Amino acid sequence: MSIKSSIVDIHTHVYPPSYINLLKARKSIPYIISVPDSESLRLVILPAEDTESTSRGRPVGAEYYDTNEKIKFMDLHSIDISVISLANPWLDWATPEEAGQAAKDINDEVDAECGKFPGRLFAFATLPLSGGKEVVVKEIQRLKELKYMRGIVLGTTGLGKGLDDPELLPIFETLQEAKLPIFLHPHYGLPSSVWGERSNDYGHVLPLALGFPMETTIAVTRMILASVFEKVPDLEMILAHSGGTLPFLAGRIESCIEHDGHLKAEGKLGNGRKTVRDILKKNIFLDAVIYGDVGLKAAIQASGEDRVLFGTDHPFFPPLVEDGGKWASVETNYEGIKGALGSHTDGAEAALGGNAVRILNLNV
Ligand code: 5CU
Repeated sequence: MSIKSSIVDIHTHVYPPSYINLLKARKSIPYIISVPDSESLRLVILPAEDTESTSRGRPVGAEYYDTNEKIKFMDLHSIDISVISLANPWLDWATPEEAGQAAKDINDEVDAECGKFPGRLFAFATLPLSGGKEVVVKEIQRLKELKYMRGIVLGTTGLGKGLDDPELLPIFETLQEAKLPIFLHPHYGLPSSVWGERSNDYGHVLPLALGFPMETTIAVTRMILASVFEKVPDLEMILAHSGGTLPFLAGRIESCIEHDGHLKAEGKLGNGRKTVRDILKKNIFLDAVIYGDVGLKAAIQASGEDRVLFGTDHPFFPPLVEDGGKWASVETNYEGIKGALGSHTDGAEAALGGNAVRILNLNV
């Protein structure tokens, strides 16, 4: 008799109640507001949704902050374990003075929530980036006291200058030492000018479908160009949305590096350089939140069957008409895994949960 292996969702968000209160107190994006003609409060996090022309923001219900709702969603979709993370834009907006305490409060609160459902919830912690690198390093070192933390969630801005900023190296080294992977997630997309004059007519499609993946691709490529993976060789990153377009563009990025006279003159093409391919197979894991088998096959070819991880992006992408049934966005990701790896194969079981259990040590 074969034992069914666990299904693990590594891309699933919460805004814990203390964070919701912080957003309610704010007067500019990101914030939670009440708007005329809407019964529920509305969450406004993306510049594209802070306009009068769309129904401003999105309704924010218990699915955003209540872990009981997370468990209900997991049960509905046959998910055994979730590794929850604060959703964007994390604490990027916090003042330097408030960031350290806010991160501590959120991490303690999220860890306590996981403790209410032992074995079903784990988490990626939040970093107080605006507090500066010493405060961030201290919080990472404190995370070992928190039983359910299995890594950290990070946006692409780092300390304000992107992830190729040398000031981040001590933070990356501390994460490497603590064996805590980074779950890298986009928020800022691309400048709104690239979406053109009619972008307000297109809802959130352009920034979410294209802006988010390009942001991740650019952030990691900048890290590669800054030799971060040579300087911090065991740094581990799980990239949201199957790495944006990194698997697809890896060959082109590598070719551009190999043919760049400036990099050659700077001595950056010699022995010891890790290729994009090396990095994808050694330092990078990719989630399977790509909604199709073609994208997922690219991720698998780039990083390997043993490095892709199922995710849902809950509570984002709910059905537009809620009927209490399964979410199409989640089912599409299940179908993508089936299409790329087959049903009940070792590869599919690994992508659905085995890889996450191994990489994030979820068996304890
Ligand atoms: O729908 C969205 O805006 C989002 C978002 O902001 N963050 C995320 O993780 N998924 C979807």
